[in-house]
Amino acid sequence: MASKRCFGIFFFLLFLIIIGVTIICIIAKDGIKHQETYPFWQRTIVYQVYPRSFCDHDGDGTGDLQGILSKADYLKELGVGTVWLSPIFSSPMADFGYDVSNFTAVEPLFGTMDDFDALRAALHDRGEPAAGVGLRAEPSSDEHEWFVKSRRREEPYTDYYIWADPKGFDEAGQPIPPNNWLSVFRGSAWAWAEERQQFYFHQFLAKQPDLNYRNQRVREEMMQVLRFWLDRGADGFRVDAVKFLFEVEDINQNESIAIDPETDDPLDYYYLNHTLTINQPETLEVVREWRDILDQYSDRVMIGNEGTIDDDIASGDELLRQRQRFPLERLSPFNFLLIDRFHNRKRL
Ligand SMILES: [Ca+2]
Ligand SMILES: [Ca+2]
Repeated sequence: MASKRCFGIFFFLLFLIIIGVTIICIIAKDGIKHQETYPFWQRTIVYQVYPRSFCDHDGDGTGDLQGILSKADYLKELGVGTVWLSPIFSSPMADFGYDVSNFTAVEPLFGTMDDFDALRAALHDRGEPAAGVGLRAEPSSDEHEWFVKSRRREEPYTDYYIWADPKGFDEAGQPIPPNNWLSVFRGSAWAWAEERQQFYFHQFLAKQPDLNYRNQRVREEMMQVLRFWLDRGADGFRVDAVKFLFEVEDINQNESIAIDPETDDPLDYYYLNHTLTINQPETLEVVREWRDILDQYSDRVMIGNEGTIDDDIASGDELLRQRQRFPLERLSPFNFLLIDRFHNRKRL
């Protein structure tokens, strides 16, 4: 009788073990399936590397691509699956690489195109890591060939940038900018070009003229830049300053003074309410064009810089509402301020 009961308990336990193992196998298989199903940018930790400061390999005092390469094992140890590089393009470094003089060349301070290829290969060799490129599609440098030719009115570059006649001349004979638009870095967003006798628009430094994205040739040039890096094996782009791509077409409009300005300095960027120079609806057209190019390649990501998305939500920004309807796989947001807002449990 006792042995029959023991057998019963034994088979019951065996049954439970079989059920348990089956459930574990199903969960594990599902997990593996998810690992295989999700794209790399959803299943890996994305780690931003700022090349200037990350690791200096040749000892000249500035970080470089070979320095990052030398840390490939360290990055893997950290559990990093995707490395995204801040801009490595050729640059006079007026804004530490965010002023691009050639979108399809590596800045010599950081190394060579061979170094980029070697870094990408090293990251891929260590499993699934990928190398994304930080794209600063706006603005270029005033030392970019396009701007040098545009300033000379050399076709087809004449309208590659945003040029405007002065509104008039002051008593000292100095040209007056066409409107009150301000640079993010303070002061008028218009700089005078003696050679062309016109102002050009710059959202950031005067050495960073804004490209004219209303010019189809400019859009095609930038699409070629994307193709160049994708063909080179870049696994994606983080697109910086995307909300600054477009300004209103009619430059005869002044921006209004902020309702509750953070400053009483009329030359400070935050003195004005920026409705004419950021977040214009045409931005999404360009983002769609770029995403369509990425979709011609397999498993590539585009991350948009949306650093002030919470402010845009607060102001009921129409473009933001459009972006929220924009499928996430088209442009994944990069938004530390939004994360911070959640972290601090503030109400959105
Ligand atoms: Ca170096
Ligand atoms: Ca712009």
